[in-house]
Amino acid sequence: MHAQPMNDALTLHTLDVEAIRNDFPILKQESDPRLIYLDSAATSQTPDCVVNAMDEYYRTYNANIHRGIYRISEEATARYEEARKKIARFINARRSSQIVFTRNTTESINLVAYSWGSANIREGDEILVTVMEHHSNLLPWQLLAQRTGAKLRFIEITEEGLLQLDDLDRLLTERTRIVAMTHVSNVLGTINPIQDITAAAHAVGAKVLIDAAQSVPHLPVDVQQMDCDFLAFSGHKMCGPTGIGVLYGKLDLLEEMPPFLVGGSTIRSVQREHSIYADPPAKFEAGTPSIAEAIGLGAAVDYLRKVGLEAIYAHEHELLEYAHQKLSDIEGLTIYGPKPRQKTGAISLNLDGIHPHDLAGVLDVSGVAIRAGHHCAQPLMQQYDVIATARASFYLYNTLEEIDRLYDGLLTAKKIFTRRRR
Ligand code: 7TS
Repeated sequence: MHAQPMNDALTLHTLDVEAIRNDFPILKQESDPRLIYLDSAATSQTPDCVVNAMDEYYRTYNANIHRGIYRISEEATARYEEARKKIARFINARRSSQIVFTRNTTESINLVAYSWGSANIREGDEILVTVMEHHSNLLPWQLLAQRTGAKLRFIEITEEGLLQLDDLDRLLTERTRIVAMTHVSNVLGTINPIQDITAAAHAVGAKVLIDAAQSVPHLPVDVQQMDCDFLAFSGHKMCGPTGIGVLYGKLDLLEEMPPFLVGGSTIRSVQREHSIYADPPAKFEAGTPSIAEAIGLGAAVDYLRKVGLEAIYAHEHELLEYAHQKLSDIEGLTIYGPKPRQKTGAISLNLDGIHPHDLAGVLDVSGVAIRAGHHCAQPLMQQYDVIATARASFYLYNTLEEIDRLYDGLLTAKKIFTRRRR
């Protein structure tokens, strides 16, 4: 166990970060300079227990699922379905049949926009999103709107990077069919007040899809408490493997929805001209799924539960407080987004006169891995009138000392580029 109770009533746990780092082979690798990984919002590192769970599948019971009547196929099926149950418990879904395995958040959202969207959206209907969406939670709705003649509407943000909720009453009308929004911004780290927005959306009869790619890995998420209709997230941002994602949905909605991708595994019976589809989740899991990856994600969920999501959230909060304080004394540095208490995970910044790609390049020389670019959130970049930002993002294995290295790297970049301009 890595979490230790503390006396402070607000901080429930603290993490034994050294013990955690020991669980991640990539962080133990000898290299010069040492890797300072500050890009977990793009993808997280993978602990031994996840690698081992996948290794064990390939070495000892590699078989297809839901079809073999021999021992290793039955074992693979049992472990795959056990992973589904673990994930259901992790987000407090009522039943494991509400958990559909997909490839990633992007596929989960496309599934809903295509399947639920095609059955429920008509010309004149409205789809409400926010300007801080990742492209994965914008483009599927753009296509749906173009296909059906529906209209996209946007919740704007304040200068500070919070949603402008004063507009909500005006934006949510009887024409609104769905609100599709991110729980946590991948650029600003803003945590949005999902429960309030969900209640307001339901009051006008709209459904709610939550893009939880940046929240499920970092803070406790309870789908029953949120009362969202759909929730999408990716395994690879929560210590799991790539190639596995999740769509949670309310059961009545999943039951009513037409299939998205079809083929093997999705059916009850097939005639020449038509077919009867299986119940969810099988209806939405066409073809051989990512078996090892689902089992790996199950192991990741065990790992995160053992460490504790409250403890992870509190640890990241401490890192963010420290980073905000330390970096803000660098002259010419702009930090985008709200204060640490309203966000998690990420800090987006620009340093006057230096392109974010150059910043990331200089940091890389000292082993510090950050992301620079538009972060697949171009409408948000347009809002801040920038084409890109540099983003450092944190997770359970990061330390205060790594933030010092980020700080040193930013100062080095400043020196290099100031000298060049003279
Ligand atoms: N939604 C949000 C909020 C995200 O941050 C991302 C990925 C996605 C959806 C898409 O996830 P995928 O697993 O389907 O690719 N975000 C990032 C990022 O910020 N940097 O690289 C990927």
